[in-house]
Amino acid sequence: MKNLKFSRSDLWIWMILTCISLPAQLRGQTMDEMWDNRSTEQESNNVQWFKDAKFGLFIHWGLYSHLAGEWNGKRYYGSGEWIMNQAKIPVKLYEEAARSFNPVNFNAEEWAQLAKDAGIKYVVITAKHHEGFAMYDSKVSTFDIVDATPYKKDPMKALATAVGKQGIPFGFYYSQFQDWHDPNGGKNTWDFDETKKDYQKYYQEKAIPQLKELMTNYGPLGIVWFDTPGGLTKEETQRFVDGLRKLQPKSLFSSRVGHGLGDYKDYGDSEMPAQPIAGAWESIYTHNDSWGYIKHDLNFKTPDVIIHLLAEAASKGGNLMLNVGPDGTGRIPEYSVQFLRETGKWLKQNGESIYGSTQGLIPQQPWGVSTSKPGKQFLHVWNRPLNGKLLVPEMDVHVTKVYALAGGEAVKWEKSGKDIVIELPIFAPNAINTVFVVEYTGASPRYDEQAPVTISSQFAANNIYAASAQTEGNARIESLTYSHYYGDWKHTTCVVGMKDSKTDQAIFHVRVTEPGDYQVVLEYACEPGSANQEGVLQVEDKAFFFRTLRTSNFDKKYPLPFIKHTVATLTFDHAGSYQLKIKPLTGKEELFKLKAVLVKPVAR
Ligand code: H79
Repeated sequence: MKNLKFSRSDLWIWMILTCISLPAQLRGQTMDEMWDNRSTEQESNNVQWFKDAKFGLFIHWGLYSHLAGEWNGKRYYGSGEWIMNQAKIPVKLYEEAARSFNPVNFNAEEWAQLAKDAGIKYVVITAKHHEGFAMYDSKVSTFDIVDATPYKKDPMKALATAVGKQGIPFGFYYSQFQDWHDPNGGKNTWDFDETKKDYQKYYQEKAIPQLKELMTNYGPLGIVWFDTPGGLTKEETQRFVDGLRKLQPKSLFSSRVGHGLGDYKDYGDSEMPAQPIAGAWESIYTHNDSWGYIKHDLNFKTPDVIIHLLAEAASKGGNLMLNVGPDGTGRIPEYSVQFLRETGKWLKQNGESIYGSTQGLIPQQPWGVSTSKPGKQFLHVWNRPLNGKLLVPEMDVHVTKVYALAGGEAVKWEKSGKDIVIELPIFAPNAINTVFVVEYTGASPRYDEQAPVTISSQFAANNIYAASAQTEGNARIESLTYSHYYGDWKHTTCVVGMKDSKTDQAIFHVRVTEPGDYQVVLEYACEPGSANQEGVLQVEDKAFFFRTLRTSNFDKKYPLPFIKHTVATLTFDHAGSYQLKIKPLTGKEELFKLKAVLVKPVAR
């Protein structure tokens, strides 16, 4: 996937990834209906600000935040905004919960200030999630924060104003099809008979009128973020979009409006594409395991994880929108506040390498990732090579200057063939992400998606991910989707389908920078039926045999554990190119689902 247009195959990958992240029953439309063929030239002309923004803040806030993952004294795990569905709470009882929802600690200015401090460039908040509760003053339904709670104010009004004052584009999430409160809304099967539902009536009488309120009463919107489409044909969706566009001609619509429409693409929940992707796109992750507040979910991503995710998305040409879940009193969890501010501190010094950048010119390296701007390549270094010499492979450009982005200190470098080798200054070995800038003149090198993966003894481990495999026969690369608790999706790209010993194999092209002894570890998932089969790793004329170790069945409702199976110690006797070939010998069942090949130097 090069930096050209959306090719047919990009769209397929996008389509498959998005579809597998939403179960069929929620998709409400077939895969064929999902996407049309577009190119970046057909992009909405107002998409550039979004491509430059790189870092968005998602906020899930609703009546579910007040329930906080508990119902009838029982704790629920997974996605907190799904509690009504998970506990099958009847509409009448759910309505009662609103009577004690009083977010008196909500302070719009504080939230907007936090967004500013964190270096956020757009904010999207849930105006109505699947539960059907409007977090704003709606005249369409009384199931809203003004009519149904003691709070009686419209927090969306205050937030739109406060975020706008900070100069940050503001947007609404609106669940356009699912509505568990409305007899005709999608997916409440415990109160309402699905066969008696009239989705058209729901769109005409609730979703469209509410969207019109949101798109009329809250000033100019940057984004309208839809989710889980259903109940409309492609033509109907087009009319829905066209009608709403008239109210906010400049607002972007997310791709989850369905049927391939929308102005930019959203990947599945908590999903990062494996390779750079052209066009405008966004990866969405939540700060802990839930989108909506859960009292007992304290599994917050640390600042280094956030900063690496942000740099990784930018290195592939896209945005990260990170979600926080304020509680029922209106407070953003303390760790979210703290870790967002840490991210903001890093961005204050290093923002130039993120905002307005485009994908890196070279693939991920053992030291980190890269982003670029005309005449500049930013190196995001979070693994320091032992000898302090940073290899930037295949950067065949006329270098004018290399320096640390924070502080601007010049650093020594030399050209070695097509590579650049940078003499790193001393910096804290646990630094989250130290950015170096390579300034150059002349044409930029073309991103080579077939570039070999660097294997170096300067790093404790070199990870060769499945996405870089060349696959033969029935072997193919797939993004596998599964969850831990409930709707908290995880995605891992694997080589799957290797079965036939004559035809099927995965080939990894690597470049070894220091000869020597290395250990090879295969990281894979292996279903019981696949266990105990023989496979072979071939490197040049040497064969290293192994037998697969059983892990578990693959079921999207459960975790998919991967085993790290050390299969061989081998010697690369010269520096340079090698191929690591992995194939089955038994030929009964799929060998395994291969996530990565880890190559570890024996002596460092
Ligand atoms: O708002 C967040 C999620 O609530 C929303 N998207 C993000 C941004 C979302 N809506 N639907 N989905 C995600 C897919 C959810 C699938 C599920 Fe399930 C169905 C979760 C619970 C029921 C599959 C079946 C997983 C657990 C049971």
